[in-house]
Amino acid sequence: MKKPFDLSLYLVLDPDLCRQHSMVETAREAVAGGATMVQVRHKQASTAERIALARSVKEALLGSPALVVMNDDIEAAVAAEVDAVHIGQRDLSPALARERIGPDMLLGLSVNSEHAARAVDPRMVDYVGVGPVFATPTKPDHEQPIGFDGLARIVAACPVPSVAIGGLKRQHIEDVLASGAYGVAVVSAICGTPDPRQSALELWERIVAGRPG
Ligand code: TZP
Ligand code: MG
Repeated sequence: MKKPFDLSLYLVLDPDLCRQHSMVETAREAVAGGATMVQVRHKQASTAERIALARSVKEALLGSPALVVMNDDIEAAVAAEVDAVHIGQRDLSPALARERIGPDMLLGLSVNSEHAARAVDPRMVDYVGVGPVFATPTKPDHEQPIGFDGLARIVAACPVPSVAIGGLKRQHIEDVLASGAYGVAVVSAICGTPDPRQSALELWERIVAGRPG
């Protein structure tokens, strides 16, 4: 069975920004502050290293409801038995990813246009990451920023829940939620801050306060 998921505050770990606190420590602290999902994203690592890292993150989050996501690496996701895998438009197709992960692992897909949003097959894909909302130095090779207007249009065209990403800080949360995205995905707003727990808590409080109803 797939686990229920909550996209409210989605932390993407970055090995270059997590210096003062390790990635595992950042994950633990952020989840203590309210992060609901944690993605292991380590572009330079080998599959074996990603597996080891994902296992350590899983262990650190044991007993919490937060889910662990593996970026890109299907083999690592399956071996580490994480809750979800996240792929981009240039990675393997969602249908092939679904075939390889089986029915029980969640599948996330990055989406940057209305065209790509409309192509999302909800039988394969469980959630989408939409962005970048703003240009961000965290991902120098990012796609064209979409802004809040683009975010709203893309979210409306997606048949599955979405989480916004790219340059997002505390002060953007109201606009992100007003666009229809369910949650906020961040790297630098948590990784590399002096107190990742406090950073997550401040984001989480604003997400809860900003949610309609
Ligand atoms: N995908 C699109 S933008 C981005 C990723 C992984 C990086 C977002 O980082 P930050 O520091 O939250 O702007
Ligand atoms: Mg990718």
